[in-house]
Amino acid sequence: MAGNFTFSIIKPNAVRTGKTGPILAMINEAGFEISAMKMVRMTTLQAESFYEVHKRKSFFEGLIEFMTSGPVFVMVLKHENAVEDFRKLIGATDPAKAEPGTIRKMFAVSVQMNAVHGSDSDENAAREADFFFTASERFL
Ligand code: IDP
Ligand code: MG
Repeated sequence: MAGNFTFSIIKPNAVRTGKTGPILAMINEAGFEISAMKMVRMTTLQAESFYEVHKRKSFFEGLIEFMTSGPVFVMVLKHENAVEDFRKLIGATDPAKAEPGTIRKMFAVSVQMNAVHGSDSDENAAREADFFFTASERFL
């Protein structure tokens, strides 16, 4: 059965350029409810641990540098079939391949600086939400 929450990050490039509000508006309009949210600046160790599955990829070092380059908004979002529906809303990793009207199509500036993160499975949504939030920081 599909889970009812996913985990998202508004990435440094989007926060830095004032896109947090417009991105949250799109998330809201798509019917996702915010269960938890905070602004954090990830340490290198945190980012390396969060993206551990990618540690052997050529883009890993650049990704860690980017994700620690400024504050981000981390959040838990509630919605039916949340993981899959949120991946549809954000679009493909590479904004050049993202569908029109998706968050990445509108706000990504490159494959790396692609504005938002969305969990790719229920298992990872749970792991990622637990990475940033305690039970008492989560609502709904
Ligand atoms: P996803 O965010 O769509 O799930 P992943 O393959 O899990 O994509 O990659 C994690 C993040 O790493 C991407 O969102 C992007 O910021 C960065 N990334 C992925 N592939 C590349 C690449 O080929 N070059 C540079 N950065 C990349
Ligand atoms: Mg991923």
